[in-house]
Amino acid sequence: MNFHVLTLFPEMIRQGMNTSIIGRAIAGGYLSVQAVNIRDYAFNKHQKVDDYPYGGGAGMLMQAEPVYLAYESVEKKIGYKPRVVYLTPQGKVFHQEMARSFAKEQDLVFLCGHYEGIDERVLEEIVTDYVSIGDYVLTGGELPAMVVMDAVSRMVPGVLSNQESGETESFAGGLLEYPQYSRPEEWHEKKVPPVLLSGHHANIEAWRREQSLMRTARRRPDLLKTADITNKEWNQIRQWRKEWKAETGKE
Ligand code: 6GU
Repeated sequence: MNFHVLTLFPEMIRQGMNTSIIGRAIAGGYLSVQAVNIRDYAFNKHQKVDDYPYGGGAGMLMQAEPVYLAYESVEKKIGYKPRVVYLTPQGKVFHQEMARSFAKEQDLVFLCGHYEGIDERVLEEIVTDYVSIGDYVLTGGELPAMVVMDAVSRMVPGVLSNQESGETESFAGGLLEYPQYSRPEEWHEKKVPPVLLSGHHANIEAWRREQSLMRTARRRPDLLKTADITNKEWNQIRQWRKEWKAETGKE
């Protein structure tokens, strides 16, 4: 997977993508990250990339031409028209299925906006996907681009070790992860759940499944609708809900 990031802050991207699992995947040749400085494509006296919006209003807009030329430099290099993701709070909210879909591409271009946005005309010409990372406003598209690149990277074959990939499977059923414990067996007078020390694998799997269901029902009930849940499990969830209602306000 080759990521190309069109940005006014290339150092932010380079710094953010050189550590941990992503850094290792780049070193191993599974990923590449090219930050393209849009300012390098501002072919005017002062390398200006922004201007006032027609019709008035607050702030400045990124101009169409430097963005377009930066994009063209990528298209020329790779030799085809790639998917171009524009990070904007007006986009579709990012989720795991989008990460899976993006991971199938050979190249992905991310366009990071700043100021009050980008001239609409260049967006119409180059953008294929409008993506938001949630309903709040950030100062620019760099952090969202890195969030999306991180999630996409871990779907690219070879990026995660076999051990790390295991964690993906736990979210595969659409449920939250079960709680986990490591040494010591007792900490601050809290014991590790005895079933986990029993060595009885079927019981451990059953306990973990129950914890995932319970946790999802408590913390993210919206996820239950699309998760893989049996009729028997739905009955269990209804039972818990009755009990939780009777308890009133306690975890
Ligand atoms: Cl993709 N960009 C900006 N600027 N703010 C955001 C966002 C993106 N997603 C949520 N807030």
